[in-house]
Amino acid sequence: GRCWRAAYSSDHKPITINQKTYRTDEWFNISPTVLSLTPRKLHLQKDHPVYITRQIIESVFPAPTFKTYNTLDPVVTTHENFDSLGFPPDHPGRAKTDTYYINSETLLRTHTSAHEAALFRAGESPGYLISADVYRRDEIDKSHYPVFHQMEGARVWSRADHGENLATAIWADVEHLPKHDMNVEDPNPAFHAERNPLQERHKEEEAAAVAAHLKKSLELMVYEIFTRVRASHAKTAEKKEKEEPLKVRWVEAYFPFTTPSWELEVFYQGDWLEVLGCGVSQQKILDDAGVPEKIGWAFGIGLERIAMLLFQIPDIRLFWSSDERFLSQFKGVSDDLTKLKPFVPFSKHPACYKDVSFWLGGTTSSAAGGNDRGVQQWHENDLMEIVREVGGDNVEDVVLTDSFQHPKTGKRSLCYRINYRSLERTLRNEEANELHEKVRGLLVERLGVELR
Ligand code: FA5
Ligand code: MG
Repeated sequence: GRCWRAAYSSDHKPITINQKTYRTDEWFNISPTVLSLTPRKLHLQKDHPVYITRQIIESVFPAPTFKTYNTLDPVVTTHENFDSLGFPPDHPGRAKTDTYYINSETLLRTHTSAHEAALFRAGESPGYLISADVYRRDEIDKSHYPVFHQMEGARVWSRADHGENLATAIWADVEHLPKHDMNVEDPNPAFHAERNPLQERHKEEEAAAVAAHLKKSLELMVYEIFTRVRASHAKTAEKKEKEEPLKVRWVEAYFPFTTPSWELEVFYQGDWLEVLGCGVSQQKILDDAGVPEKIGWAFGIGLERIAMLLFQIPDIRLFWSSDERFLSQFKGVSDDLTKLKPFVPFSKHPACYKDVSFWLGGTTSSAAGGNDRGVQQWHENDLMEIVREVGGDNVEDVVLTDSFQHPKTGKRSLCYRINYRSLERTLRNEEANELHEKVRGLLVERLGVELR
């Protein structure tokens, strides 16, 4: 097989992303596949479902209240992505196993929140929207992909404008939002001293007003999406009355840059699907951005997750397809949203499961997840990355099916089931075997495991 260390790690050649060149160092860990996706920017590709989804959400947050930014570069500093947002130095999100680094202080943004500080500082309007490609080393299944698109939104009010009447002013804006009749489950208290605390500098009625404005705005966004979904169905299906009522719920969450914080989940394909995270912005971020007199909210949505609901797209890999059977289904929709219809899957090709079992190497671990061959700390994302590199979009999902510790040696054994299935054709068993053999080889070579 190919030697990964020589290819990405030890020669530290500069790399070019979107016409800019960057130095690399021992932190560099971006696979060629992921690099090749940096120019794609699906949110800017007309008639692509990610583009259409962006368009619809933008319509719920109109100018001039919201200013839109859709071409911010994906390469950011560790300061922008983490420090400016209050991520502690040892936050797991910073690890090489979770984030794609160019060098020790430069990375591919893991979320659109990386631009919050700069845009709060710019302060051109009371609100902004950012749509962008984001990058994460993550698990493999039908709703996770290492490159996806997020939309960030934020809205602030200034104490300088409203003084003592700040809460009243925000409530007035809440009252002006359109109504919806969606069924929303929200059993959460406005604040919770331990789990979801009010900020020191916020009065309870101010933060409650901001939270109400935030939740209602996002419910309207989901409502708008589902109104489109319904309209698209009415034209294609007679079984309208069979339509499931839309179910959404608010769940308490934690982000270093908001408190209180929530996630919004939508019931989809028999399961609760998390579509966004949000909260009341930490005052520290606004202070650092030079606008300490402001108070407001922020959210981050996964655009593919919304697009999957909107178009009933069953698998996140499809977004990256250049197959005309996929792309042709959305032609003309950007210019005329009434043309929107559910995606019609092309026939599902057979799956081909392969298991791989192994003992984890050694019992010592090198702290940084190391470049040393052999013994290193186990992280599942490293396996996922190998599978993605070898199998690309021919892998549907990877699940841990067994894990145990040997009573005498203390060694841990893991078994993963890899589901090889192409969206576009039937994979032959020999092809799947060949991919699987490569995966096995690289697991030994790079992660130092012992195959069973
Ligand atoms: C964030 O990224 C926060 N920056 C969101 C935020 C912004 C919170 C502003 C508060 C204020 P999270 O990691 O949960 O949070 O991701 C947000 C959304 O991105 C998720 O709800 C989901 O819809 C989507 N998402 C996350 N990981 C993936 C993935 N691997 N593939 C596709 N979509 C994903
Ligand atoms: Mg989340």
